[in-house]
Amino acid sequence: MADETAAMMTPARDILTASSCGYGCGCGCDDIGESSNAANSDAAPAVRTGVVVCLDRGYPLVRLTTPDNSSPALEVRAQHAIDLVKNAEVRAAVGDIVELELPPGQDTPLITRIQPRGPTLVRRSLVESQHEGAGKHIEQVLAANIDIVLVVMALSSRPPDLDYLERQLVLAHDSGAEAAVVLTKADQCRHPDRDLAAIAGCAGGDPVIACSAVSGEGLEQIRALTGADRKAAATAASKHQQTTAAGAASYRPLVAVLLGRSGVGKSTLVNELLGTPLLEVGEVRKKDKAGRHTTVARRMVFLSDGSALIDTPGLRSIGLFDAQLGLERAFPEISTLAAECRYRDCAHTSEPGCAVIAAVEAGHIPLRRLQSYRQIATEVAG
Ligand SMILES: Nc1nc2c(ncn2[C@@H]2O[C@H](COP(=O)(O)OP(=O)(O)OP(=O)(O)O)[C@@H](O)[C@H]2O)c(=O)[nH]1
Ligand SMILES: [Mg+2]
Ligand SMILES: [Zn+2]
Repeated sequence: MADETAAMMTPARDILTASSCGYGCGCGCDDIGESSNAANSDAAPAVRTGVVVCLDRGYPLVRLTTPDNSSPALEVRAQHAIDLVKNAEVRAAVGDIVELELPPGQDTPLITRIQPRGPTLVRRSLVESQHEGAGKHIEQVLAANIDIVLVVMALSSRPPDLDYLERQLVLAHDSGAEAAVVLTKADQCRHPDRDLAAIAGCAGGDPVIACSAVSGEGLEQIRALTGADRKAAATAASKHQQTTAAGAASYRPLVAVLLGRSGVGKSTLVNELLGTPLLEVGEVRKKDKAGRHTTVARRMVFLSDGSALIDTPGLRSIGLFDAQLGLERAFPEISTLAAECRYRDCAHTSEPGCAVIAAVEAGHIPLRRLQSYRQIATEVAG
């Protein structure tokens, strides 16, 4: 945090016109040095590359790229260039890799380009009837260039909300990134074996990790899932090579985004993984156990191992319009069997020769799982 504060106090012009970032990071610093020198002789303004690390009520906060997120972190507030946004609903999201320029005579850098995105977590919602554009689906990018979505749910004395978990997993998988289920507050769970078994049955093979900020249980497993070591392994296997922005892949750390209802303990978990209480955490109402929407900004923080976590505000609702990829990936046992149904467009309701219904009747797939799939499939189709 200390280096972030120092960075914020450094005038934007000093940061952006530094002749080189000094990290040998491959972010284009050498070119920047040249264009910076050129800028001094009234040529084109300097261009810097960075990652959007915070979206709050102010201008996007951009962290200039370094090879391994080593200190000092150089961060600046930057506004969108008019040319970038005038004809499209384009806005930088947390995790976006952007290019910045500082036009002569200005203090606030401009975001002049957003690099093509890799896996992106997008929330689609329907505009309610009383507003302008009623019935239209609007997209909100929650996080860009992510490697894994951690779907965070709190364990408690009550049975877990499996339908909601599946909805979150569809949204998570629709990003194109990997997904894992993180179950917080294990210390408050009365029936851990029963709850974990039920949740594993809805996770479609994704990792399921129970953890507790109180006992420390599960934190090592989450570190292993989100750590820099894993990035090295994933890069070697080229898992996301086709979906990851080519320019981004060379210096981007492994990025995990936390998704989940308010009060489940997302910010607490980030603090635990950071080892310092950087983010504000909130109370949970006794009456309905709901959170109070403590986190209002989307924010990316960096761990000492080079990986990054994006904390998000608690989701109020999940729109799944058009999330076909997410549906297929979150229900892999059903999507795989669907290939064996007699009709290619089988909805697995009452069609003859339906392999999915046959699997349910044979006890291989729980009926609840199929019902949930059908419900979401209807929504996905709009
Ligand atoms: N008992 C217990 N409480 C926890 C655990 N993790 C978080 N909490 C508590 O849960 C409450 C909510 O935590 P937050 O981290 O603010 O939750 P959040 O998901 O970030 O909530 P929003 O920012 O509103 O989306 C806080 O009072 C935490 O202390 C845990 O593992 N065990
Ligand atoms: Mg929070
Ligand atoms: Zn079928």
